[in-house]
Formats: sequence, structure tokens, C-alpha cells
Amino acid sequence: MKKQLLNMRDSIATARTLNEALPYLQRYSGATVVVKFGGNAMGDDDAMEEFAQDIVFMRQVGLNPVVVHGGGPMINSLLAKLGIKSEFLRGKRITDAATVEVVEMVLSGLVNKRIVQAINDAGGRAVGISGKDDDLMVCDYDDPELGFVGRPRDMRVQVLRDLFSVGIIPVVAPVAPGDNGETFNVNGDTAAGAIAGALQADRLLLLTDVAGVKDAEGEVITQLTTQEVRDLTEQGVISGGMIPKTETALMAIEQGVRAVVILDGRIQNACLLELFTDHGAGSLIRS
Ligand code: X2W
Repeated sequence: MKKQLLNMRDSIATARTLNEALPYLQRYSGATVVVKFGGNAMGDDDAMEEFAQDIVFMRQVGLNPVVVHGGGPMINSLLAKLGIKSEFLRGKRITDAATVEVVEMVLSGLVNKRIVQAINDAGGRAVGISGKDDDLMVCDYDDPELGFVGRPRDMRVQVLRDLFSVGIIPVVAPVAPGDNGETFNVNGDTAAGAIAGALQADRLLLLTDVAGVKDAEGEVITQLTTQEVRDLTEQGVISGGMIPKTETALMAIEQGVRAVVILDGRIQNACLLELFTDHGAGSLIRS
């Protein structure tokens, strides 16, 4: 009897949670949400399963989610096994011809298919592609010092819309073609920003392993404008690894993305918490 009562209480709490989510479900119905899933946020199989469930939930309630993933730590690990040295310059991997082959194998192969499989196991329909498929993201050389690192130039996002229209969740590896047969390695945040911009997405969620943008006292700032981001960067408060993320956010918003959230992927069900409850889990940036 006591157990039954407890179960009833749990169920009532669940029903209330669903009820409280209604305005958010209504607000985001039909919205396009690009989720950048970084290598550092991927964690173990349980974290992957939970992420996949969040994405399937989003699709189930009428959103159009697109996953753009990273995989930096996984690339490092295979490069080390192969004895290939690797260095970063201003947050991007210096990528020679041998490295770009490893990058494509790891991102388009191992990491992309692990995410696709997790989403399918959670009951969704995921299809994995890279920037090469249907020429989704044609790139120029980013910087001569970086080798085969791509800067997105021409975005052809129709393939993503075609996948949405039949209920498929696209999972995109940040590997892209150049004009002359090159394969480019693209920073995952950069790729997610370019895709979100081209889709005019309602939200870009940058899932990472930090709590968000912090102020001078080290407190997380839950909401900030693009101007505040510029000011804090000038003051040196936003620095280091946060800069590529805030730069991606500014560029995406300039291209028409409504808001960007730098989201703490270590928190359980971070995507659901951000989209469907009053409690965000990071820093929301908008114009
Ligand atoms: C990245 C691509 C993967 C990535 C790299 O080679 O590591 C460049 O730096 P995370 O896990 O999101 O860091 N590309 C040009 O962005 O992975």
C-alpha cells in the first residue's frame, strides 16, 4: 500500500512536470535546433545514451534537431597510436595530409556512427553525414599556417531540410570538401555555427564540459547580449577555450540564429532542461 502511494506521488510529479512543459513544447513546436556535441561532452556510454534520448525526445515533440559533433580527444588518441604528432594553433588543429586522413576516419567513421547508433537505439531515426554529403559545407582554406583546416564558405542545407521532412535526425561530422578535391578538417563549433546560421535556426546549443560564460567573479552569467560578450572579451574576462565558442555564437547570431546557449553537458538531460523548463543550464546569448 505504501509503495503504491509512493508510486502515485511519483506519477503525479511526472504529470505536473509534463504540464509545466506545455508552454515550452508549444513554443518550440516546429523549431530547428542545432546541437553541437563536443568530444569532451561525450563521456561514457550512459552519457551518450542520455544525450541520444534527449535528441529523440526533441524530435518526438515536433522539433527539428540536427546534431553536429566534435571528437578532438578521439582524434588525439588515434594519432598517438599511429605515432603522428599533433599541435593546436589558436584552438584549431594544425592538419597536414596524414592528419586529415585520421580526422576523417575518426569523425566520419567512429564518432559519427557511435552517435547515430545511440540515437537509433533510443528509438529515433538518425542518418550520419559529413560536410561532403550533397556538398553540405564547401570550405576554403582557413589559414595557411593550419594546413587542411576548412573555413565554411558555401552552405547547402537543403539536404538537412529533406531529412527533417521524412522524420530523420541528421548527425553531421565536421569534415568538408574544398574546390580542388581537398578534404578539410573543420572545428566542430565553427561547423555547428555555420550550419545553424544557414538554417536560420531557432537555437544553437553548444554542449560542453564547463558551466558557461563566467563573470569577473567566476559566477556563471545565465543571459547576455552580443554586446556584453564583446565587452567581456575586450576586458579579458572571456578568454581561452571559451573564445571559439563565443565567437561562434556571435557569428551565428549575426547570420540570423535567434539565440545560442553555451550549455553544461555534464548536467543530466541538459538539452531538455534548457529547452523545456524554467531552469537553463548555461549561458544564453542573444542580440
Ligand atoms: C577539430 C575537429 C574536432 C572537434 C580537431 O581536429 O580536433 C580542428 O581543430 P571537439 O571535440 O569539438 O573539440 N578540428 C580544425 O572540433 O572536436
